[in-house]
Amino acid sequence: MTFDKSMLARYFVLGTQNVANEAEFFNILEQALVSGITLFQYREKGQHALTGNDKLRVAQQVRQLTTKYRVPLVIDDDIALAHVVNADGVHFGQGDGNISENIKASAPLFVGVSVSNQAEYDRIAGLRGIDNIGIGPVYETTTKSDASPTIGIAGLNKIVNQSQWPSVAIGGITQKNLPDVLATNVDGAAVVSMITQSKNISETINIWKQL
Ligand code: TZP
Ligand code: MG
Repeated sequence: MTFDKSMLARYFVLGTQNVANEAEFFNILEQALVSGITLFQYREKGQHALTGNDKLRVAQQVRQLTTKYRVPLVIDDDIALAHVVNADGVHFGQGDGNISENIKASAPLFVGVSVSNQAEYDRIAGLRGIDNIGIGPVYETTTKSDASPTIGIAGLNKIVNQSQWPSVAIGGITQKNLPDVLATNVDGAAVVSMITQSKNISETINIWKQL
């Protein structure tokens, strides 16, 4: 699948470590897929993250579900797994090894790279083979324990407006601050807890669609 920036509009990120158990993981994922997310990133990372065969098994089921709903699948920080399960894209942070090597090893999948601040943007500026960047954390988040300092809407604006790539904002995005995020020139928002904490996932995503 070739990358299109419209995929970034409603970007849902989830790993089993973000929920109580695998059943809940698949339940939330399927509700989000049915309701209209435009991309799913499988991010199995941090305390209680699955590894090895368990991670592979879940990723294969995730591929089946995302294919069923025709939603592109991105794998976070695991290029080998992305190829094995026939994902559409990969995403990595700047601490996840050599960026240029990672980009090369990702072909033909599309590539996203995290940017937490101006210095990180400068480090990748001019590189070939990147399709999109994820910018943040914009706001405080409890989802990522090793998150960089927040950049706020001002910091987001600054990076978005110089970006040579389509971009998606991430970190602490809620229904309340989503309009402020989308008022910048970003192509979309990426969220974990806005969906996992939602009392009504289809309603949350319907509101998102109308913004
Ligand atoms: N990268 C920067 S912040 C973050 C990631 C993966 C976590 C976002 O989670 P939430 O719950 O949407 O703040
Ligand atoms: Mg990473």
